[in-house]
Amino acid sequence: MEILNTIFTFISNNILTKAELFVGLIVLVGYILLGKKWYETLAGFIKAVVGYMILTVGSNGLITTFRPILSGLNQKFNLNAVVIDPYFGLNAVNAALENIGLSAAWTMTSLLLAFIWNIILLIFRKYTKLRTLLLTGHIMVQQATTVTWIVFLFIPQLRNIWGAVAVGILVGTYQAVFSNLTVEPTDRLTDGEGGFAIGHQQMFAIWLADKLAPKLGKKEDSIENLKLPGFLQMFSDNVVSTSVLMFVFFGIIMVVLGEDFMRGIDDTFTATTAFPFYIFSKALSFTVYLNVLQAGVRMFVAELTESFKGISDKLLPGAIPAVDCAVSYGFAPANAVTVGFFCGAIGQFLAIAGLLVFHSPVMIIAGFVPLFFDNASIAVYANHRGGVKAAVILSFCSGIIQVLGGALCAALLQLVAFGGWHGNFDFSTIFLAVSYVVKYLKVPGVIICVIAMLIIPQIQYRRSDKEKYFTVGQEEE
Ligand code: ASC
Repeated sequence: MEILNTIFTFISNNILTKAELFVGLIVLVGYILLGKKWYETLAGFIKAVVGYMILTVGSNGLITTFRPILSGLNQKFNLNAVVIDPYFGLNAVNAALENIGLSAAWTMTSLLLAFIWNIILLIFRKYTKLRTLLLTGHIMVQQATTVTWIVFLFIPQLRNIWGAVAVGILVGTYQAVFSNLTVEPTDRLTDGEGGFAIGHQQMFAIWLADKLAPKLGKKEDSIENLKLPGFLQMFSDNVVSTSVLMFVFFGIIMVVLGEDFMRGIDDTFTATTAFPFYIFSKALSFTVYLNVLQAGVRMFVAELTESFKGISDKLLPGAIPAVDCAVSYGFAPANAVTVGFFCGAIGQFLAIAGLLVFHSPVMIIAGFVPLFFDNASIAVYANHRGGVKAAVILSFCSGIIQVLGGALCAALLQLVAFGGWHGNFDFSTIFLAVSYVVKYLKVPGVIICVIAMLIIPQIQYRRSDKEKYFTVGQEEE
């Protein structure tokens, strides 16, 4: 068992969780299976890895720059609040596991088991009706960690390898089932060109947005077609709108935090730089990272969708890769991303104000990752189906749900003392329900959750055009 664990941990640490290598390797295998020449295969591998690394530069830039600013509010005002962000959630769970004398190493085993379980579900796709393989390693880590805590906290008898197996199956089922729900929405978003699905932390939200948006607005009123009057016209350019909006948004927060505080948390704030200029360049770096992110997406998606045909022809028939939500931003007007972030933020701030007013025992601080990546994704999909109105309404509602659901989860899962909760949409909704079920029903609860999730693709298949179900999202030959 010890050796097996070491091998698991090695693969998890070096391949599965190194997203660029993981995706590169999939591309490499895909091209080899397609019988491409060696130099074409190598070129594809390099472009996929580099493209993914560019995407990571963009998303890490956003996260490392803006996360401390939001969570700074917690420090500055001594709020003792829970930050709803997966990185804070990860730290909180690791500390909580340690607190009950357990090692965080179990999560790596669960993560690999989840991936293997995803493949098994695909092999039996004739029965499971599942089509997607989740490839986002860093997301697998965060999800496996949170679910390890849910199971270990509520079922003490499972604080061992059997618990890791239960977590692997629970997480793997969630990943396979909910990424499968994003296939049709993504096919619509990319006009059948994408060849991918989403494997992230707001897959349920994307499915919901795709369903609800047409009821809320008209597709033709897309953010792209907005005709703004007078000087407002300058906002139709995404570089301008994102920069101005972020300057105001983060500008206000940075002024509230104050110059001394910002100097304390940011080494790049040099002694010779004046505060207003610091704010200006900090806020505009948001636009820079967003553009970098989209450039990376375009580069690697092209390789991944082309090469994945090798895998879906020869190894896992009909499989579709489920990738980072940021990939969808390459298929939307960039302003949709900004609208989602902004409206989600208003929703979150309002809900936080509500917690304050009603003296909630749990206080919440907005976390950058769910605020940006969940709500931007929701807006992108909503905008495509219901235009700007749907994008605004749904990302706003999501902001509220993220805060209220997050507060409930942090309390239920006893993470308030550790200051963090996962925070992404699916975790503050679906896993809130899962947590309740596991808390009260224990092992049968885990089994019920897995079965309930596995029923979803059956319903999806029955309701779909059965001829097309297994070919949607695959590029035409
Ligand atoms: C997450 C997370 C990230 C980002 C990234 C977005 O949930 O943990 O690092 O979103 O995947 O591209």
